[in-house]
Amino acid sequence: MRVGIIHQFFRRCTPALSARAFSTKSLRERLVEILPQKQEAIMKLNREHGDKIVGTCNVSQCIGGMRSVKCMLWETSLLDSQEGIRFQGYTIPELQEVLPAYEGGTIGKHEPLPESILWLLMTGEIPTEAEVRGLTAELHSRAELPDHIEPMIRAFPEHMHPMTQLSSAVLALQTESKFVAAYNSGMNKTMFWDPTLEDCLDLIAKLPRIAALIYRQTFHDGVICDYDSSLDYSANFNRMLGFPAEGKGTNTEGIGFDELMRMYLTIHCDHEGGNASAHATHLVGSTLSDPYLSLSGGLNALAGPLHGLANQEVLKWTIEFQKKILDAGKEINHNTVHEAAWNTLKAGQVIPGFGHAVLRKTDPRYMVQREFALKYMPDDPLFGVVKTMYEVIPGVLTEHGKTKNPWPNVDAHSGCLLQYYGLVEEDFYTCLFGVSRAFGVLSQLFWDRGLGLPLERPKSITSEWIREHFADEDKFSNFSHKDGQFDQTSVQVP
Ligand code: FAM
Repeated sequence: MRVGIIHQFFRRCTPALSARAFSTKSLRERLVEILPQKQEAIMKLNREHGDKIVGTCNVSQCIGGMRSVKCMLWETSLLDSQEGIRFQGYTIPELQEVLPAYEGGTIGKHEPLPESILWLLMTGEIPTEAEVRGLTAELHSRAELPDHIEPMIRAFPEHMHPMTQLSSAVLALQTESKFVAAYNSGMNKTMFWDPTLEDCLDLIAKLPRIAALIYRQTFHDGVICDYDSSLDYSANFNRMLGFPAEGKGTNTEGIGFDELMRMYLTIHCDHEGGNASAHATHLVGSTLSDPYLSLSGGLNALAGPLHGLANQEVLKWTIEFQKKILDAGKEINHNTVHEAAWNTLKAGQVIPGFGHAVLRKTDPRYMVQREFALKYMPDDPLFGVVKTMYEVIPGVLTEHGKTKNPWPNVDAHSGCLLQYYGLVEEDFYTCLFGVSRAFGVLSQLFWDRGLGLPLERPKSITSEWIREHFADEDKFSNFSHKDGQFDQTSVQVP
């Protein structure tokens, strides 16, 4: 099995190392080449396997949030309960080896650029350095905001949550949709992918400035520094947020917040299609709503505490219990964290950052953040608390006995890293998640249009339908086939 995966890994890297090694194509040029092959491959798949069963759904799954029901196509990534996420077939450690990374600074190996993973998500291929440079430049060229966005963000009430602001701003950007213009002009549906791609790239390009405006306006003086297109996507984003290149936490080798932002934006981008933000984007998009309307829907899902907002909740929870423990004259250790975790559970609340609907082990996105912390900030006191939580909470949740996965997810670690580099306003954290998540859900939205995927319309049922539907089955399950007699005494009354 492992040999197969290694073989697949090198086979998939090979084009980047040989035939395509010197490619300078734009993303659109490459997608135009890939599109017909992929369309044909999906049609073939449907012809050959269309009638095969991939999943079933029982009554418990129907009542219980459709957990594990296999029923949607999502090409950009796949989640395995044990191994974690693979982006277009690659694990996170593999991507750290093969994706073009930021090459400035004084040490050789850096985190992959999020622009690299965008290329990978869209094409399934490892981009060349030149392709990534081209994509960075292309995103910069699309970043300007229409005139109405900035005044609108500045007019939002201060207490409006940053995620509400982000989702509203994305909605307001819909005035720019090239898909809408093309649709209204009567475009043939086989070409819908083209203006969709335009909208997706425009949106990804504009998100950092929108998020930075929200951050500066909500938490600081509202001043945002000039856009710097000589920088990569993440470094420019950090500058607009107000964090200088050599800001707080930067080490002697020049590694600082820019490096974290590259890693952060890369690992949060996609987590297959069933999670709420991905599914919501896909669902809204399936009605031929444009990418702006679709992403806004996805961001609204991300803003829930059981999903993306958990990164904010983890930080709040950690700081609160830390304060309580220290105020009581105690120290943070296994015993006091154990007690804090139990207090939360006894209060009927979830421990944020732990558990997952699919994963059944520690989230690899957690592990990569932990490795980052061990490398660059091993002595940070908050990291010390996060480490203790990692050592204690899975045991508490196991003892509690409800949670199917007691291990930490992506959100259990990100806040502590952001605090270290000075981004301390946790209410903003989910916006960073949102900027990154746009890469994945919009890449898939492009393919939704490229493959002509239809309106999503599963069938719902009522509880009465379930009762009636299975009433006969229950009745007949009590029918004795042996003697052909119906045993009236054993009829189950629901
Ligand atoms: N603390 C306390 N109880 C938990 C728990 C946690 N961290 N995780 C799960 N449970 C409970 C859950 O509420 C449910 O209880 P009830 O039977 O009383 O309803 C029970 O354990 C079984 O749940 P499950 O099957 O293990 O998990 P689900 O698939 O229903 O839910 C999560 C998955 C992620 C919503 C859940 O683990 C949770 O609420 N975690 C805390 C919030 C969080 O960290 N969310 C972020 C997830 C992240 F990956 C993301 O989307 N960004």
